[in-house]
Amino acid sequence: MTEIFDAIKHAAIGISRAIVNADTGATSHTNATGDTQLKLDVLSDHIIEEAFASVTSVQAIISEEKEVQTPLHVKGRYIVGYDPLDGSSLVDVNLSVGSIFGIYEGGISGANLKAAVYVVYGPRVELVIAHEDVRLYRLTPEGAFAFVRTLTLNPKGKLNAPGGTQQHWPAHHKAMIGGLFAQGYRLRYSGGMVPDLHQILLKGGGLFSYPATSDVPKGKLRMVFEVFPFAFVYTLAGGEAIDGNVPLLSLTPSHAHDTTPCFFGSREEIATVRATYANH
Ligand code: FDP
Repeated sequence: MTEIFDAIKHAAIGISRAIVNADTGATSHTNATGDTQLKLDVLSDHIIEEAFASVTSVQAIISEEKEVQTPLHVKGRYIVGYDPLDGSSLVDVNLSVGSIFGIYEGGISGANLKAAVYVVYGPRVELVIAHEDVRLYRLTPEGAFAFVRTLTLNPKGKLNAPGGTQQHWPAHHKAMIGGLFAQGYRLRYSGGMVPDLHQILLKGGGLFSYPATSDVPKGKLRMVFEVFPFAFVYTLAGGEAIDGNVPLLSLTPSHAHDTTPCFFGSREEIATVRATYANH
């Protein structure tokens, strides 16, 4: 597993340089989910592919930017599912973006996830590794990731990050989000899953939600590349991650690019979600 983490660190440094220096314009292509690809999405994908090419424990990689798996080493134990540049619509407004990695053993399902890593490219580059516990690292001027601290979620937080277009939220979801604000929760939503979940995790707790809506009935966020890795991080940090009813890590996609409604948070906020969604 260490060689996989090292490859991710190496790729993260390359991507952080590309974000600062490379062309941020659009390509004429769309990815498997139908999003327009940026030159930076494609470049980040190449950087990660190159970083994993020599890692013999990796059997295959599958990117959010590609339709199918890329086989690497037949005897490798792990499949790495990744989103090379999440929140890429925020690149041109200079808000934080991220990369997300899930390390699977024996097929891509929530239960087969063995570790998860994400990188936040913000004013600083930070990397979080979830494997046995959840650890925060920060990129130093010397180009190394220095350990900062172990991350845990409090049983209850103060932040609320409600995703999706409000016009399309179901009534029970709208009432739940309104109820949290009525209790004093503060809105923190940039539109980038990585920095939004990172903020809640570092500040001790709260709720990030991306529900089923009338325009995206199965949610927007992808299980393999986005949802499972963060479900792993939040669960290991002492929080919970559910689809409204069941743990996200109990789900198995029928296609690598499947999406799901998702809720990540401290235990108390997730209890509120469960109570709200029990009859829906
Ligand atoms: P983006 O489309 O910019 O790549 O991955 C999808 C994502 O960003 C997440 O990072 C983010 O949380 C979500 O979409 C935001 O969607 P909404 O604008 O619909 O809230």
